[in-house]
Amino acid sequence: MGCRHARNLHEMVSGSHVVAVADADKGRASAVAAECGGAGVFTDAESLARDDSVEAVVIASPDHTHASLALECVRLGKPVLCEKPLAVSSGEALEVVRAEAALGRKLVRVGFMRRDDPRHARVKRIVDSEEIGRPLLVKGVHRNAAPGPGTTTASVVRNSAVHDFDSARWMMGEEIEAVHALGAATDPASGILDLQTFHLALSGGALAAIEVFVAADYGYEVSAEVVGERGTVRTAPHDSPVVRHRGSISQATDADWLVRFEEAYVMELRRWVGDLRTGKEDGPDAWDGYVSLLAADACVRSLETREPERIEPVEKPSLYAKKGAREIETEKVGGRSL
Ligand code: ISE
Repeated sequence: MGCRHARNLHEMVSGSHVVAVADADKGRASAVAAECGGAGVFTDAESLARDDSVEAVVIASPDHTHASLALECVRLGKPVLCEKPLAVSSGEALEVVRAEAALGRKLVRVGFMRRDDPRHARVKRIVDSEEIGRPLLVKGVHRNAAPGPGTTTASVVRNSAVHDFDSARWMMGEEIEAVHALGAATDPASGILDLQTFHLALSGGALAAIEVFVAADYGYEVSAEVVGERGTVRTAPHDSPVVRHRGSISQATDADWLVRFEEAYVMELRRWVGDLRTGKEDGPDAWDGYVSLLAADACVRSLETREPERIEPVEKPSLYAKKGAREIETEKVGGRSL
């Protein structure tokens, strides 16, 4: 993912310049740096972030390093695009929210790239136009061909399904209030629930029904459909050629997210770099990263108990106030402050 972001910044995003690359594997960092016009090479991300030549940072390191690196960038006053998830728990993500609230300035953008996927953005525009009436239900399918190394039941939620929780909030313009998660295992002996379903109750009365399956085998697929009072709208179907041959009709699927979201990753960076220049702040922020992990933590509990779980975010800091039309309303819940 880091390689892809570096190459995209170097080749596809005007107004940006890759000045440094960090990787624990110096050989890999050197190879990517060479591809990016001879950028500097670091073997630890903190040194890269602190380097005076670096004005903004993209974090694409392992999930458990995200929050601490994002906090370091906030401490340095440097804008940062942090790959999802923002942290490995809502509590850890809340520390990033607190740091930004204390600074009084938003520096963190979270890599929920579906918001920049043209197919998802077209659905969102139709939902916001009210052409299908009030949105009542969003259905999501999120399938990976095979689980990554070290996959656990909880990592499926926090590393993969976290996309779907953000997508549901963004698409419907509502907050998640309660969840009910159930899972199944392709290999019961492993105990890993690699197929998970989520029913979400949203703050305006709408619903979300999501399937996340990280061992689908056939390929990578992400789609969404919104059901409204007067119609439905769903993401455009797969756009690879349809082949008719020897009695069969076939269409190739995507192999992984780098293929399916190739354009979204470019658009995400172009928006972020453009926003850094204009001062706009309407992309997915640390609050979005926090509430998506709040939902994830609740879903992990629900998978264990097989019972519904409620979501109770802390009071939303004014820093994360409305960002425009159909903004997500988050009332004070529990009266707890940051
Ligand atoms: C990966 O990190 C992604 O972000 C992909 O979009 C998702 O489909 C996959 O499950 C994650 O592991």
